[in-house]
This record gives sequence, C-alpha cells and structure tokens, in this order.
Amino acid sequence: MDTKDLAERILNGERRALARAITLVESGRADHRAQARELLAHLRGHGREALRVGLSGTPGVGKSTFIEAFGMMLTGQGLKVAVLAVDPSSARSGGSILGDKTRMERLSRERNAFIRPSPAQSHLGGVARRTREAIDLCEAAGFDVVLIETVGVGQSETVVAEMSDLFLLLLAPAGGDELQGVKRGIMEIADMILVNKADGDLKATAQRTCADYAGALRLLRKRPQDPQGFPKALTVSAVEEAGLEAAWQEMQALADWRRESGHFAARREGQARYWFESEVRQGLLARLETKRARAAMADLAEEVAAGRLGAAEAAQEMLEHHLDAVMPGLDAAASGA
Ligand SMILES: Nc1nc2c(ncn2[C@@H]2O[C@H](COP(=O)(O)OP(=O)(O)O)[C@@H](O)[C@H]2O)c(=O)[nH]1
Ligand SMILES: [Mg+2]
Repeated sequence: MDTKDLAERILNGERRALARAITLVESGRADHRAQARELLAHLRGHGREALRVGLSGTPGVGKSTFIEAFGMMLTGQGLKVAVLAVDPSSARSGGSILGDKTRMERLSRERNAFIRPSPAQSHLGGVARRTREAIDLCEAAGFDVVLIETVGVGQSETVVAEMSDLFLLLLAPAGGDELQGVKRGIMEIADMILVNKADGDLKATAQRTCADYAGALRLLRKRPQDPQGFPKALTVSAVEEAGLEAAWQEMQALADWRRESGHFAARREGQARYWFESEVRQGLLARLETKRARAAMADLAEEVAAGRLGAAEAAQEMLEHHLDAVMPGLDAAASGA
C-alpha cells in the first residue's frame, strides 16, 4: 500500500480514502499496524484542527437522537462533522452504539457528515487506540467537528475524555435522588452537562434536573481549565431540536477561552503524553503474550501452584531471568551492546 498517496488523498478530503484509512487503523494485523503508523506519520503536522467533542450518557438518554440533530445543525452552518464511537460492549452485545443508524438517517445522508460505528472489539485499549487514530484521520481530512459517542460503561468515559477537547455528559430528566446516580468522577471530567428531553411533559422535570446539576457542578473544585461560570448545565431537546444552538455557542465560548488561555493546547499535550505511556504499557503487556513468555510463565506458575516457589519469588524470577523471553533484545541493550 502506498501510504504517502493515501495520506495525500485524505488531505484532499476524499471520503473513500478516509474510510479506507480508518479500516487500516482498525486492523490488528502487524503489517497493517506498521502501515497505519507510516500513514499517521505522513499526516503529522498538517496544521488542521477539529474541535473534538466527547459525548457520554447511559443507553436511552438520547445520544443518537442528539448527535443526529446537533450534527444536522452543524452541517447546516456549513461545517463538516465526523461521528465516531467508543463502545467496549459492542463485542458482547453484538451491535455497536452507532449500529442504530436509523436514528442518524438524515445525518448519514449529509455530504458534509461522516459516520463511523465502533469496531467490534471487546478490549477497551484496542478500541481507544483505533478511535484516537480515526480522530487524527478525520482531522487531517478537514472535518471541523469530531463527535465521539460513548456509553457509560467501565472506563469508557475517561477514555473518551482523554481524547476530547470538550467532554459532554448527556442526562435524562430525573427525580432529585437520582442525582446521586452520576458518579462524582464523571461529574469532575464533564465540561458541560446537557439535560435532554426538555420537551412536553418532561420539560419542567428537565429544568429542575438541570438546576440540580448546575448546583452540584458549582460545589465541585474549581478547575483551572474553566472560565467563570463553567462547567455549565443546560437543557436541550434532541427531538424538538431545541437548545442546540445555545449549547453550541457555549461549547465554542469554552473552546475559544481555552485556546486563548493556552489550556486547549495544554490539554492536547497532556493527552499525547498519556496515550504515549498507555501505548508503552500495552506494548509491554503484549510481550507477555508471546509464546516464549507464556511458556516461562506457565512453568513458573506450576512451581507456585505446587508450593515450591512463592508468588513474589516466582515473579522476580520471571522478570529477572526470563526477561529475554518477555523483551527480546533488552538485555543486550541494557548492557550497552
Ligand atoms: N421526548 C424526548 N425523547 C427523546 C429525545 N431524545 C431522544 N428521545 C427518545 O429516547 C429514546 C432513546 O433515544 P436514543 O437516541 O436511541 O438514545 P441513546 O441510546 O442514548 O443513543 C428514543 O425513543 C428517542 O426517541 C428528546 O429530546 N425528547
Ligand atoms: Mg444510540
């Protein structure tokens, strides 16, 4: 594959090239990984910047409906919008979150929209890397806004927040005591809370819920990356397409402030460091899965199980004397050879 040519076609905004590149970064094959790295290296420093918006919320809260309506509003303003998903549960449930494309029927037909479901993969680390690289590709292809949808399962919100410039939490109208249902950790990483379904019978409840969350947000520790009055809670109705314009204006105001204050760039820098370390960690763990490493582990595990070696003792033995099985060439490098 000519990755240089593919890179050029992505920079030209060719959708088919973008789709093909995303398929490439989704592949786990070693030769594809090498090509993906080459492609991303060709694309580095293209100078384009999309606004990366993470969106999380429990199933049924209206994420898909919101993304469709919000995406349509953005494309209506002449903006190019890409939609990606992080769904670690997709392998188990058999369908990805964007699988319900019916809810994004209009958006998926838009010329300036690009929708890509989450790859079927159970391992969150794998999904995270693929999504991160897909974001890079969409940015290079000239998209103005990249929306990253996730369901709140396990660590997926944290993972998405670590690849977003703005992280939004979508909530449903609820009674007062349900406010406790949102984990404090999620509140702390939210840059904006949107209470959806503020329409019809639910409108008053949505407004109360919104006020409750606005109060809860004010009680949290003030973060340096927030200007006065942020993080905010707003009501929206994805179905009636109400409040979307206001939400977009707040998002832009926040992003602009962060750009000017340096927090925007600092956040991306921090994320780059985080993902680098995470890749190294994953790479190390992958080495434990090599044939030789597994064999050495199995032998030592036998000894531990039989009571001939202690767990810590055996682990030490593995790391000290079987390191070569885990990291071929490390000994040579360490001894300066
Ligand atoms: N009343 C009302 N219902 C909504 C709104 N947004 C979504 N829904 C409904 O909530 C249900 C779940 O929506 P969906 O977008 O699939 O939620 P998701 O699982 O978070 O993606 C559907 O029946 C939607 O029609 C809204 O703004 N108002
Ligand atoms: Mg959905």
